[in-house]
Order: sequence, then structure tokens, then C-alpha cells
Amino acid sequence: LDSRMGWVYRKPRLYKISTEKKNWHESRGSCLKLGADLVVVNDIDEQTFLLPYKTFWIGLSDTEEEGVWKWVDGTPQTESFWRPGEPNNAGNEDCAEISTESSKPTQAWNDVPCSQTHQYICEDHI
Ligand code: 2F8
Ligand code: CA
Repeated sequence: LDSRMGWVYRKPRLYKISTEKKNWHESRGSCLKLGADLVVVNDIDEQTFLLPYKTFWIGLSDTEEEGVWKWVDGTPQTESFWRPGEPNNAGNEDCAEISTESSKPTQAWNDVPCSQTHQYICEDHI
């Protein structure tokens, strides 16, 4: 039970909103250690739920191939909720966060350098 403290349930998934800040790869490592992974945003309802978590990492990156954005679980990126003008790779930006500017769930993401430290959202499939 203790291992589930701090998790939020939103049907059908569990989310852990980190309090600590880490770079994208270390954030992912922390999620994996919890038996979860960085969040994969599958639809607009899920993005609406996550919208308040400004600057938090999500499980989307184009580290493997510039311009080819991939979810951590290999889910094809069918839904795309980038801010207008993003992703712009402004100075080697290969990891996605929920933008500090986001006010609409359809325009929520920004790409930033993976080396930045941010809070992050883990998702567990229960
Ligand atoms: O205008 C959007 C632009 O804002 C910043 O760059 C000036 C962001 N950079 C960082 O957060 C490091 C860009 O990612 C963003 O595209
Ligand atoms: Ca950007």
C-alpha cells in the first residue's frame, strides 16, 4: 500500500506526479523503477487532466531521430497536442514538456533540451 502513496487514479490509469526535478532520462528512470513509465498521452481527455502540470515531462522524445517523435511505449503518435510553432528544436530540443504557456489541452506541449530538470508524470497500467 505504501508503494502506492502519492499516486492519483484516473480511470483506467494511475499517475504519479513527481515533487522532485530531474532531467528527462533520469525522470524516465525513476518512473521505470516504480514499475511505471513517463506518461503517454493517448487522447484529449487525458491531456485535459494533465494540463495543470506546467513544465512537467511527458514520455515523448525525438532523441533517436530528429523530428520523429516517439512515445516511450512505442505507441504511434496519432494525437498531437503541440503549442503553435512547436516542436521547433530551438537549440537541440528533443524532449517534450507540458508548456508553461499552455491554456488549451489541444495546444499543450513544447520541446525543450532533455538536459533541463523538471518535475515529471509517471503512468502505471494497472
Ligand atoms: O517561444 C517558445 C520557445 O520559448 C523558449 O525559447 C526561447 C523555449 N526554450 C526553453 O524552454 C529552453 C523553447 O522551447 C520554446 O520553443
Ligand atoms: Ca521548443
